[in-house]
Amino acid sequence: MRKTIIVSNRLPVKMMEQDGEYVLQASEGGLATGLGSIYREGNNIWIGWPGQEISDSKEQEKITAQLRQMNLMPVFLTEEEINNFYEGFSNETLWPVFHYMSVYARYEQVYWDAYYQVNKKFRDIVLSVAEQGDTIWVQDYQLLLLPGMIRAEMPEISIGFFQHIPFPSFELFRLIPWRAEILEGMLGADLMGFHTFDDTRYFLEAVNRLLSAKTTANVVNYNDRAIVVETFPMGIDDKKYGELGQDPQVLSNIQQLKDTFKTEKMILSIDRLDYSKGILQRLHAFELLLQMYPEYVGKVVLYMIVVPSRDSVPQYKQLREDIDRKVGHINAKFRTLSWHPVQYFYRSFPMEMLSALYNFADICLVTPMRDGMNLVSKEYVASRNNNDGVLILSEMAGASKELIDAIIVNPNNIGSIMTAIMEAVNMPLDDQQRRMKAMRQVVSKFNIHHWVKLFMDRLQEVNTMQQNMLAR
Ligand code: GDG
Repeated sequence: MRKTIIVSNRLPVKMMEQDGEYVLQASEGGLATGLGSIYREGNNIWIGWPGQEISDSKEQEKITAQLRQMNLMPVFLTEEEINNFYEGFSNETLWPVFHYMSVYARYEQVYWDAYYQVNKKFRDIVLSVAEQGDTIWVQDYQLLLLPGMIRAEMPEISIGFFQHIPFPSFELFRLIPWRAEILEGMLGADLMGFHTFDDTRYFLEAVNRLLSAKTTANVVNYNDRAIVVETFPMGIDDKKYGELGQDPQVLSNIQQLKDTFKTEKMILSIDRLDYSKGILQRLHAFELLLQMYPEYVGKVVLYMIVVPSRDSVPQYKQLREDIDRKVGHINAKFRTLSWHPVQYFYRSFPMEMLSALYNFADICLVTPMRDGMNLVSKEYVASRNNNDGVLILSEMAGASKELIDAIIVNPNNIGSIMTAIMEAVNMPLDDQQRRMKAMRQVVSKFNIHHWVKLFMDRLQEVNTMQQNMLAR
């Protein structure tokens, strides 16, 4: 029977240690939900790193057996591989360049070597289960070489690739010493997907200028194959967020928030710790507001959740310290006996708390410097069952191409973020509702299930086209 193989750096699973034993729990991230309908079916499978370094071979066998029951298959990484492939090349080379922060990028040969080797390790696991007629869908920037490596061994197999982060313009991409190898790796796929039209365009331009490939419209002709490159903006599980608003735990959390913030307007901010998310700029804008317009003192609260991430990488550590300092400064400067301007949390929260905040917050402030899509903005919209609330969204987030009824800002323009906050605080209800209704329609129509179906159907079509070309 033909099967579908999903490959991503991380498996959709959480591993927790309890009394010296690992307990595995399926994780509920957006991608896991969307692909759940695929990988749990029949003999389909999801291949990836389980998220922990496990060196003991007995332990590895045990975990492999447990994962196989969940249609998952592990790729175990050593500590050195995690350092050089994941934290190194993926997060210190590709991530900054692809997010237009090339000054943070490190071009280390050892990082590249590890990236190549680990992509090969993933290839070997894929090849151990892949059969002619199967469909393989590779996810994201940690595995850019994988499509090409699989293609070299299985010339006719159907391979899709989706990149969740931006693809940068040519002047950025060309900085990477291994740029041609990266493109060749990606072109092993039959169908390549990006969140936005610009990412797609930049990828095609890079291929055009760096490889001897011919591109016509959105098709690349390379090594006697035609590779289709298209835009697939990722959606969320909108129903889940709408329904969570009725969950008893969520309702009780909302009540608690109501009791705590009786008169203030709440501005919500949720991100992973990352310099691409514009967290400091957001704090600057909030400070400017309190400084220039003291009438807002005591009237607004910035509720800021920063989820710990990559904090062993130097720039992330530095960013964390800068945020701590800035929050401390704003609170010390503007607080009153009964009011704190910034409620800051450096940790993650359960879904029920997140949903309560999405439901309660008057404004959601999302101002990344660059973001492939940004799911938080969509989750806020999907949670607003009453059609009220205001979204302030950076024009640098992929989501801004769809959520055009948000207040759109340039995240480098601190003054305009401040003005947007004032506009949001004072926006009449009918204006809020008109905008929110329009955005909710988009989020519900182009949801995660739509995204998965669109990509998989298109991959099927492209594969048929490929087969016909080979037959000629
Ligand atoms: C990459 C791209 C693209 C956040 N805090 C908590 C929590 N979250 C969840 C949110 C949301 C997810 O994390 C964050 O997704 P984003 O899309 O905002 O950002 P990245 O993690 O950078 O994702 C991005 C995405 O891939 C998909 O293609 O949109 O551009 O960078 O779902 O809800 N979840 C829980 N507790 C928290 O405290 N449970």
